[in-house]
Amino acid sequence: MSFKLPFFKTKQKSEKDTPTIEHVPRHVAIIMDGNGRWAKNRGLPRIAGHKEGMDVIKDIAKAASDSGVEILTLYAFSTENWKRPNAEVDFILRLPKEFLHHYLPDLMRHNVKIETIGNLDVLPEHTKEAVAYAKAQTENNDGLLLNFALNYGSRFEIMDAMKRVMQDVDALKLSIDALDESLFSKYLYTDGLTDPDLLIRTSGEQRLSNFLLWQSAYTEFWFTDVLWPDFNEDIFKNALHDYQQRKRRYGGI
Ligand code: V0D
Repeated sequence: MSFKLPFFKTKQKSEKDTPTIEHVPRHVAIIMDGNGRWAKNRGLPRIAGHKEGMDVIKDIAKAASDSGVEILTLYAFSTENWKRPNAEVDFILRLPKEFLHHYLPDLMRHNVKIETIGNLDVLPEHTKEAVAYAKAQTENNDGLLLNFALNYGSRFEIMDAMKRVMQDVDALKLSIDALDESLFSKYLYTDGLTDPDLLIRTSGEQRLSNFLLWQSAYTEFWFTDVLWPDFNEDIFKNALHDYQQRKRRYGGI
């Protein structure tokens, strides 16, 4: 992969400052909220908002990749989303196939690798097939990791991890004394990924909504009133820019 240095990666030169590489977030997570409201505002059915929201993803993936972001995690379907009307759930669960049909060649060209977090077991066969195909096709790509959270819920993730920890203790594969934060993290879906540096939520809500609870302990949050279908590359770069202005202290001084 070629090494590019976008303008916002470079600290502004001043008399005192020697130029340094500025901090691009390695891992950005996004709660893509506001698709239903976007459609309602236009007198369209909610599913039209989801379709429009899907089209935004490839632009943001490209912007993330161009900016030097390594991991983009998108909250696409939560464990709570099953409570929506059947027809809407049905439509949403067909979007992976639709997305790949339109954008897989482009993602391949940009060297994007697709992975997922969440419990895929209970998804319909056709969704699982589309997702498995995406992962298989992109598994040798080593550019941006485009990580879809599908049927993801953070409390379930943590509780499920805890159960498997207890099974390993029970089977004498693990001693309780050896368990620490780093080892526990290996039981989560996000094993092998860095924690998100920046979490973006669109559509004006300022909540985590059961997304990456453990992983967001030190994450910077960035909120916008813009609805996800109206989100674009410029707004994304604004978020990265704001992130770079913040001082991260990790509880220190
Ligand atoms: C609906 C807006 C792409 C928010 C974005 C199954 C919700 C569009 C995917 C996708 C969804 C998932 C996996 C993959 C390729 C694409 C997607 C869902 C919802 C939930 F390998 N968009 N998208 N998946 N929406």
